[in-house]
Amino acid sequence: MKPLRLLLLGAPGSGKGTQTSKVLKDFSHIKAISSGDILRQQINAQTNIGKEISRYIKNGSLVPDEIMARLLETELQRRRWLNRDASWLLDGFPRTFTQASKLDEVLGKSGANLNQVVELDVDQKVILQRIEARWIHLPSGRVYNLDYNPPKVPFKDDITGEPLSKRSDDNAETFQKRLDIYNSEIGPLRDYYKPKNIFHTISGNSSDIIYPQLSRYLSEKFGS
Ligand code: G5P
Ligand code: MG
Repeated sequence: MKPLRLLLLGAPGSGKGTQTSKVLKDFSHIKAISSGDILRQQINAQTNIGKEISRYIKNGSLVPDEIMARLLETELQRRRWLNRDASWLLDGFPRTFTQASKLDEVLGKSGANLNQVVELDVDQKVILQRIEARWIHLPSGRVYNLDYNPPKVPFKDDITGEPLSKRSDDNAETFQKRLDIYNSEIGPLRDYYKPKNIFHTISGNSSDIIYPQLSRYLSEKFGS
């Protein structure tokens, strides 16, 4: 398979995390970073940065670009992903024009810029309900939904048996704010990536409709 450096874009609740876990299962050499998971783990561990960012997440605002760019650069270095042979997927970063150009600067130094951006296009009317029924396993980022993919034992993680938790930003009011921010940031991001000819949109109101399209697309372009 050709090296894949993929950004998954999509509204809150569109299924970025869900698609990511399906990709990781089927394409075993691909690794992933979720920016939201990294931030929540910092908050949970009560690091200095965790203390600084928790209020942004709780009220649905974006964490400032400089903090995000620094965190992600550190994570990419730590994982040794800044090279042309690594295959990976980013869920949730970049999500502003400034973050996108900053990431290109960092990746460009090793000649390993993003080579695919996929936007998940899901009707925003269907996603609030998903968010209200979401439970997560914080240490791993595994995501459940009481209707769509419930845990085998209620409110327990399938793998570790540890308790699941609710995200502090998964309520109707904060969700609307996150959605509004997404809708204002996505235009400049599309404008940034489309001229690079790496931008592709997949539409569908269920993750089970989106995933076969995503999997086929990645296999055709990058090999399975
Ligand atoms: P996050 O954590 O990146 P969002 O808002 O981008 O958060 P979110 O909410 O994590 O995205 P998702 O990953 O797109 O959504 O969706 P998901 O978790 O897979 O699916 C949502 C729910 O629906 C789950 O319960 C799932 O099981 C269920 N589901 C999936 N598919 C279906 C389906 O087909 N049908 C049904 N019924 N259910 C389904 O970012 C959080 C915060 O961190 C900060 C910001 O404050 C942000 O608000 N942050 C950043 N700030 C600045 N810059 C960045 N780059 C940042 N990244 C994060
Ligand atoms: Mg997510």
